[in-house]
Amino acid sequence: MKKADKIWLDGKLVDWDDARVHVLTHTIHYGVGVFEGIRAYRTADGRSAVFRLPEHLQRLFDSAHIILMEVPFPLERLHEACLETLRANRQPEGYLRPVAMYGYGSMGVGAINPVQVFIATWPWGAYLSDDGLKRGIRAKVSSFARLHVNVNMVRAKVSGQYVNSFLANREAVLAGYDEAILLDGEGYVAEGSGENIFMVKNGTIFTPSLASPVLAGITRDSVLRIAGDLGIPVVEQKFTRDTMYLADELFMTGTAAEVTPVREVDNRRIGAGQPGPITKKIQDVFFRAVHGEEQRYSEWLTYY
Ligand code: PPE
Repeated sequence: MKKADKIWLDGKLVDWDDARVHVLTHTIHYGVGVFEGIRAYRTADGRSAVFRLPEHLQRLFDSAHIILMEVPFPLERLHEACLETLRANRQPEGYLRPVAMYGYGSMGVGAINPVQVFIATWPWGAYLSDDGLKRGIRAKVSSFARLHVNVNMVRAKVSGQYVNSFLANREAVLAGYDEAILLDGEGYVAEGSGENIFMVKNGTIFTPSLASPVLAGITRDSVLRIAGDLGIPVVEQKFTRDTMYLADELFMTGTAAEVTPVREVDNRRIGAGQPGPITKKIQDVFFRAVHGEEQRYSEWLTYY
């Protein structure tokens, strides 16, 4: 990872190497923390903009609400802090990682310690490789199920939830695949370790609805809007693994993964085994939108 100059920690910008927390930070032990992943892009006119910053910060506060955490800064302050950090680091593009965590004080699962907040920013290229973005990735259905709604609450982007993602991703990568696809507790397709999933069949786009145990992805939401505006029919419903094998096209979405085509699942070629026309169209409009080249989506950008 390439170091930046500053990290915003509890209200001020500190040097990258000084952004430290105590080893008895509650969140390190129990995973009870919330976070976001946000991208900033250079826009076509030579400026820079953060993609859907208010929506990401709202989700951070929603995640905190779900886990009964009080974030000690108003949303507007964190909004400004994200922009301040990017400017201080002179980063025209990059990834932002705001985290709110229970700090140091008492120990024990139920201890309620002072909440600490930081925002780090760094350059991050294609999450599932440049080649994956262009030609599609190979995915594997995981032996790990996505968290059941009564086991954990995946509407919240909680640090501890990512043990499940980590196990699924490592299993897939160690088996020679690029990414894992997790099923829900009933066996229906849910999402990737860090991405939502979409399937195209006979010209219609399908994705699990938010009644499934999936993160309410902001890229997912952007893709639904783009598909609607392109006049492509979209159905939000769950589907099975074999239905997915028979898809014409498959792709994953996420802030880090952006819009990544999937060309193979469990050694079954998907469609023609290369990114299909609908995937390519959605990907193209998405990348134009983040780079400020789609006037109709200009409200998604916060320039800095
Ligand atoms: N599902 C999961 C489980 C998930 O972690 C992400 C984001 C998404 C769906 C897509 O959500 P959105 O980014 O709002 O479109 N995963 C973040 C973390 C990746 C990481 O490795 O760290 C991300 O993409 O930033």
